[in-house]
Amino acid sequence: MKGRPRVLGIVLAGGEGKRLWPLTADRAKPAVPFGGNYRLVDFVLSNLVNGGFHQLCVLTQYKSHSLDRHISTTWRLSSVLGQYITPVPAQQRLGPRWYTGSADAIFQSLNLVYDEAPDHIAVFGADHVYRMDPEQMLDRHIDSGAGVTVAGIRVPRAEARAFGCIDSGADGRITRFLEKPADPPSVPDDPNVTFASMGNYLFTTSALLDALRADAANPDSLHDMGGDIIPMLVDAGTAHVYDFDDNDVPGATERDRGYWRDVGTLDAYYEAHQDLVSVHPVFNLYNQRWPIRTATPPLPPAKFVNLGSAVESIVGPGAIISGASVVDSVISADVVIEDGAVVEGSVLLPGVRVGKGATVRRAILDKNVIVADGARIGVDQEADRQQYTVSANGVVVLGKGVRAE
Ligand code: ADQ
Repeated sequence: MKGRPRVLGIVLAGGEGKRLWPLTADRAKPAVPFGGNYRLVDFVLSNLVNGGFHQLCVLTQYKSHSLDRHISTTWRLSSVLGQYITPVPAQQRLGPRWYTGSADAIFQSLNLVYDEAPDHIAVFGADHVYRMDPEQMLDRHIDSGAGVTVAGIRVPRAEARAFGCIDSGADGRITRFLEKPADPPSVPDDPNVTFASMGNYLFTTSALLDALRADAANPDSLHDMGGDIIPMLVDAGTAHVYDFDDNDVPGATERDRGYWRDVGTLDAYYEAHQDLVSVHPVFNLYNQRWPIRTATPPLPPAKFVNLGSAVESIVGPGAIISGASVVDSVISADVVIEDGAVVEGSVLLPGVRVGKGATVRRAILDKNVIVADGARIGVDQEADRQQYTVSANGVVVLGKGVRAE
C-alpha cells in the first residue's frame, strides 16, 4: 500500500430515475434490483472495490431508505484496515436545502474530502451495468497530469442525446464537451457513432475543489457535474478522456469487454435482462475473476417440482417452480410459480407469486407482485394499458406489491 496515491471514491447515487417508474416509485434508481441477485449500485461498487478503491462514500438523496439499508448491510468493510463504504444522506449542511444537482451534492459533502485528504477523487455514477477496472483509469489520469479524466465510450449517435458528448485531440485532451446536445456530434471515422461520457470521473483533488467552489459562487449554474463542472475544466484545458476501449478487466471475454449499459429506461432495463438470459450473453455474470458482488439472502436452493421447468432463464435461491413453464426469464429470489402457469420473456423481482394457470409475457413484475390464478399479463395490450405501465416497446410493468386479477 505504501506509495499508492490516496483515492476517495464518491458514488453519486441520488438519482430519481423517473424514466424507470414504477420501479422507482419506492426506491432510488441505484437501488433498483437487477439480474436476479443485484441492485444497480452493486455494479459500480464492485468495480471500485475490485479495483482496490476501499474508501467509498455513496451520496444518497431521494427515497434513500432501501439504498441505505442495502449498502449498510451488504457492503461493510473493515474499518480496522481503514476501509469503509458508507451511505451519506443529504444533510443540509450548508443551509435548509436539498441538493440542487450532482455537483451541489459533492459541494455539500466536502467535509468527507477534508477528512480523508485524498490525492485523487473518483466520482462515479451508480446507474450502469458494466465491468471496469478504475485503477487503469487512475494510472492514465496520473500520467497525463490532467485536472479531471472523463471515461468515454462510443455509443450509437441516435442514443447520444442522453449523454455528455466528447471531442478530443490525439493527446486525449478534451477540446469540446456538450452535455446532452439535441444534435450529437459524431466521431471522425463514423457518422453513426458518438463518443460519450460514462459519467465516471477521476479528479485531482485540488482541481475538483477549485471547480466546485467556483461553481457554487456562480448564480447561473445548475450545479451539475456533466452540465457545469466538466465543461468548466474543459474550458480550462485540463480535462482528458479515458477511452473505455482501453480497459482490460481480468477474465473479460472479447464479447463482454467494453459492455456498458445505461439501464435508465424500462426498455433498456428489459433488454439488458434479455441479454443475461440469452445462451451467449454479451455481459458475462459468471466471470469470477472480476465478481459482481452482493449479499444474497439466506434462502435454500431453487426447486423444480411437478415437471416445472425453466429454460434460457436464470433462477434465484428460494424460488419454487411447480408444474409451470418458464422461458427466457429472470426469476429472482423467493419467487413461486404455480402449476400450469406460463412465464415467458419476463423479469420477476424477489417475492413475486404467479398463481395456477396464469400467463405472464414480456413483463417486469416488481417485488411481491401477486398474479392471481388464471390472470393474464402481456396478452391483451389494451387491457394492460388500462391498469399498468406499458413501455414504449410494449413491455408491461407492475409496481411493487400490485395484485393482478
Ligand atoms: P445523467 O445520468 O443524466 O448524465 P444525473 O441525472 O446527474 O446525470 O445522474 C448522474 C449520477 O448522479 C447518477 O448516478 C445519479 O444517481 C446521481 N445523481 C443525480 N442527482 C443527484 C443528486 N442530487 N445527489 C446525488 N446523486 C445524484 C450523466 C452525465 C452525462 C453522462 C451520463 C452517463 O451528466 O454527461 O453522459 O451521466 O450516463
